[in-house]
Amino acid sequence: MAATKKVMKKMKKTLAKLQVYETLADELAPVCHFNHEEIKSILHAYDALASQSKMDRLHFREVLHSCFEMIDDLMLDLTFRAFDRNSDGIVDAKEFLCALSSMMRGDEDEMVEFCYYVYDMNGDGSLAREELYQCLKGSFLAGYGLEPDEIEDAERDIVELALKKLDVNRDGQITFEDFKAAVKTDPLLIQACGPCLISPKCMARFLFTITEDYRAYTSEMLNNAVTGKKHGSKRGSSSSSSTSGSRGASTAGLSP
Ligand SMILES: [Ca+2]
Ligand SMILES: [Ca+2]
Repeated sequence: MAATKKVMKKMKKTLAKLQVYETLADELAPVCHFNHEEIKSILHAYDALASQSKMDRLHFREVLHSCFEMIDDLMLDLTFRAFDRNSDGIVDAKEFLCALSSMMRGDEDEMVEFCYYVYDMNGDGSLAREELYQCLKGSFLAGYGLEPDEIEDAERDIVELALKKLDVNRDGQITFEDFKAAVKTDPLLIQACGPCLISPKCMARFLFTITEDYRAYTSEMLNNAVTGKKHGSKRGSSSSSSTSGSRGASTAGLSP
């Protein structure tokens, strides 16, 4: 009996969670590039990733590193800033989902905007030479056996080269319009100031994994429902909340 109670308690908790995902998916599907099921999978993945600790800067870095193989220290910090749009030091579920939507599914304009936001370190809407230098510093040449001053010279050269390519109107500042125009001419320039997008391989792996995890989660809920019924009282109480029950069942319908 105690086991049944435990199963029912777990089921209730799962159903409540599924309902939250469902509501958020309704809200976010029209404003992001993921479909309903993908949103629920991502929200579930977020919960799993943030279950041990809140997604602060350090935890976020670990997540991006392990899920998307992003390793550039500065880019990880700058990307955190681009995710944490309300600047409260935590990437919440909505921020996580919306930023992933731009990074993974955004059209060219959206991706350009995302990268520009990452590179614009002081957030003044312009990329200055110094910001380019900070972004590009250390991203090349490590381990090439060059002396420190040679590395610095090479980095300055790279910055000048990037400025030449990106500063379309030659005023020493890269505006968003400059950046956009440069990327239109050469799409590879989108990550000219550092790797801040997710590779297609990591994208595919992430989406596959979270979809499988979400399916397993909803199947477990169904199994618990069956177990709960089996062990349930003779009154046949399908107990817990009937409304959330029907919601859960429809959600679980995504299982193959
Ligand atoms: Ca935030
Ligand atoms: Ca700036």
